[in-house]
Amino acid sequence: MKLARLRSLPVAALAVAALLATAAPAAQATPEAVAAAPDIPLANVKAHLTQFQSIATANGGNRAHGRTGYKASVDYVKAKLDAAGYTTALQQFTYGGATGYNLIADWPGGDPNQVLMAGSHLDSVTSGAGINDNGSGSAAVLETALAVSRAQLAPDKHLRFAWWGAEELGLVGSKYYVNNLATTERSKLAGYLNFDMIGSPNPGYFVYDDDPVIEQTFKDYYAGLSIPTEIETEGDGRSDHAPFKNVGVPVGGLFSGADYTKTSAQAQKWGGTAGQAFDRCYHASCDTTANINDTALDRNSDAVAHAIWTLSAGTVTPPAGTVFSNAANVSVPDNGAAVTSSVAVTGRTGNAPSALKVGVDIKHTYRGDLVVDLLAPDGTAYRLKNSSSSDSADNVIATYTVNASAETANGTWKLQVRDVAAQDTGYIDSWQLTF
Ligand code: DTR
Ligand code: ZN
Ligand code: ZN
Ligand code: CA
Repeated sequence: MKLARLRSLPVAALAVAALLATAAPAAQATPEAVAAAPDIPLANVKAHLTQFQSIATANGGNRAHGRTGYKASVDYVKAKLDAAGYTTALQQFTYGGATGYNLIADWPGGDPNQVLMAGSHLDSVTSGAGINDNGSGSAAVLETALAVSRAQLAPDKHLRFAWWGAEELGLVGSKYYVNNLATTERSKLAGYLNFDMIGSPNPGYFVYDDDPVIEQTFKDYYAGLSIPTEIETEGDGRSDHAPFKNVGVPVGGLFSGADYTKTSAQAQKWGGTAGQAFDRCYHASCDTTANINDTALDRNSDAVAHAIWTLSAGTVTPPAGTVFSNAANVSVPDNGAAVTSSVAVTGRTGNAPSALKVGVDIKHTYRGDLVVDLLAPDGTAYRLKNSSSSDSADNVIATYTVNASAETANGTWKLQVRDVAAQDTGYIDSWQLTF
């Protein structure tokens, strides 16, 4: 896992950079219009949390791997899904001398070659009931699955839900699932959505910045509520999406924060308490049903349903249009001068579109170093991506939407990339314009 290096930028710049960095790229395409997802009743989600709490109380105070409380949690979730018409299966594994269980639930129907998965880990740590971590994700995914059944949803894609064992011991259950999934079956996974801690008492609204279409789907949902979101950057490798990402499955998810401290800037936009952890009971015995923020749990549960309804609606159609591209590699000097890659646009009439799609693929080992601009034929610059000292992830692979309607379409367009921070290097791999 890459450790984010603190850059010697003034804090204000850091905050601004971090804020600007949330201006995530537009989705590569907007999924077809879909029926709106139903509201997920908060009361139903909380009823599952009450059950998880009761289970922990009746089983030594926790729901940890290898303990009776975990298997009782699995049995509870499985019974709900069986009654709702799911095809369920328990996948057993052994870890630390104890038997672990993944619960896999398939919703009948949909294209078996396009499987959309949503999952959450069901185990807690041994020190407590694990209601936020991760009863919250487990209950939201369960209630969304039950909402699919209530609606008798018949999406284009096949839906599969999963509750993982032994995440707290190192993503053991999800790794076991992925490692034992035949390559042919892996290739059918259109996406994996992960929900691990989504009801934190001092909540933030973080969206995983992995697959751009999944990320945009969540961002669109929160934009509809006028709730600002931030990129979830410290999560790479820290939850059950990691094994899927490592084998090339598009992943995404939501996170309301753990032991990191909420900044004053975050408290200003989200409410809550600055200078306090997002979840003060992270991995502690106080992670009970009292350790939940209802508003965050409600909003995030509804976002889970929105993503399932939207992303299962069928193949995301790429933008129609004429593509002009350049696949020549151009190295980007570390902390140095800007470089450009050109595309000659011909045969167009009039001006460029107000929703010009700019697809970029820049390989880099610390994408926060990069400032990326589109230069129109007359030299006008359109900022696609700002630098961010906190975005330590690799590569900029995204599609941006630019209002280029003031520009003549024909002519030489350029992608301009500048690395503004020392260390870490990269190159423009390819880019394209879709008119
Ligand atoms: N590892 C998870 C909690 C966690 C910590 N950081 C992130 C980032 C993204 C998702 C989850 C997490 C756990 O303790 O279960
Ligand atoms: Zn945990
Ligand atoms: Zn967790
Ligand atoms: Ca650099």
